[in-house]
Amino acid sequence: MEVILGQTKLVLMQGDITVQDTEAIVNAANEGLRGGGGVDGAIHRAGGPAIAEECRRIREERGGCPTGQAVLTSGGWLKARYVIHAVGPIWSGGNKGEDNLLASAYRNSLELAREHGIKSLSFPSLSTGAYRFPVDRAARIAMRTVVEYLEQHPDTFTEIRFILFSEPILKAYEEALNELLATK
Ligand code: AR6
Repeated sequence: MEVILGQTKLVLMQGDITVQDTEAIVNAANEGLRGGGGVDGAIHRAGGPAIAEECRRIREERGGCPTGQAVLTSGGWLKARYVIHAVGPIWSGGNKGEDNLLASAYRNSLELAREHGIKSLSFPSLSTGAYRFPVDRAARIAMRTVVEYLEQHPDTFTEIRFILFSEPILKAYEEALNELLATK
């Protein structure tokens, strides 16, 4: 699915985030920036040791990356020039500020990209794997946050892609975007 919002093409597709040719890709990281499974493991495997080395430096300088925030490293061997490491919340029932923290993780990733002059960016479905955030709810938050950001910054990005790992996750994001656009 593709829609044009301002100057930006917003694309939802099934795929593997590590092979995307956008200028930056977003990693579903943890606060310690220590790597892990899921998207994080795949990005570090494909991008090589340079990314972990930069993550180690950020950890030493700033103690890592708090939940809801994002930091930037180079992309190592990836096609993408940069990796934005975003830390989504761990789901713990929904009353611990998870919705706002997830929205912040998306917003801060977009903000960091904009500050670095990045024009195209691929996101995974943050927090919906190991961190167990319910997919339908996460999809609505992701779509609302990104569409609001693009309304506020209509000339900033050429393309924002969501790379969803499976058909059911893609469907959840498509439904969330369609619902949101129907209210506009
Ligand atoms: N491309 C796109 N999506 C993927 C890929 C891929 N190559 N691999 C998995 N997914 P997760 P989280 C999907 O667990 O929930 C790590 O250990 C996956 O199906 O990667 O934010 C970190 O180090 C799911 O829909 O991220 C953290 O400790 C989505 O990506 C923790 O997990 C996110 O799943 C972060 O957990």
